[in-house]
Amino acid sequence: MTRGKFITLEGLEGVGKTTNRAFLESLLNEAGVAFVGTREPGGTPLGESLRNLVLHAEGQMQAETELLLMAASRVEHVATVIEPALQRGEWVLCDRFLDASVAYQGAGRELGVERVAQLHEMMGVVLTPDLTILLDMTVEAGLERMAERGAPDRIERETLAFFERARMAYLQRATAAPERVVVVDASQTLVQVQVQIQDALERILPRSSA
Ligand code: Z5A
Repeated sequence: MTRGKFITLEGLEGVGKTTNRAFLESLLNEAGVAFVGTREPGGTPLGESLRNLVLHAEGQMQAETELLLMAASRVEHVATVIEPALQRGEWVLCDRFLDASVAYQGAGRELGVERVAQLHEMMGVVLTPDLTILLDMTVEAGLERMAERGAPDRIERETLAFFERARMAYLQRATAAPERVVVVDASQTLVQVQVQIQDALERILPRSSA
């Protein structure tokens, strides 16, 4: 059985991850690729409860607690959803993964990108995506797109400086791993963004179904 491929979508809020996850799903369906679509934090019953806790808890939360909740959700997700699907030969399309913890907790919360990576290694989360699509846009433009949405969650209420640090960390991850991370300018029209996403996907689709 050929192992499935693992694709992640990353970027700050409002860059179009949800919109383009649906687009990628339609491309995978057209290509006849069996896949699991999922998200983080979440993706399992326990992970969804942790998501609710980490995004909507009242009052203060230590940055370390936030990181541990994100990581706990990921440990469950990898062990019970992502790895089993990849081993069955299915592909996995995930809205955010470890890069998000590096960007938001490592850089945004200033816990240190190395520390975030080490914590995951210690817990046995060593899975690396085959393809990461990083939708990149200025913080202000992303927030503008989200202006119509309802009440912001705990992380969405953060400062511009927090999101700037997260964006820089994402871009540094992309520079360090150009074979894995494809940076797409998310400020383009949706059609332009999707042409680039399709190109990136075609690089890893099996030839017969491309
Ligand atoms: N988080 C973390 O801190 N650490 C971690 O390890 C993980 C996560 C895994 C939840 O993430 C929070 O968890 C997130 C990071 C943190 N907090 N923040 N901030 P989430 O992924 O569930 O939520 P989000 O980042 O806030 O994403 P979102 O709100 O769902 O936005 P999006 O999915 O990127 O965007 P969208 O809904 O697809 O698009 C937004 C709007 O723009 C919508 O009206 C679209 O129609 C429109 N759009 C999209 N593309 C375009 C283009 N190209 N042109 C014009 N308009 C567009």
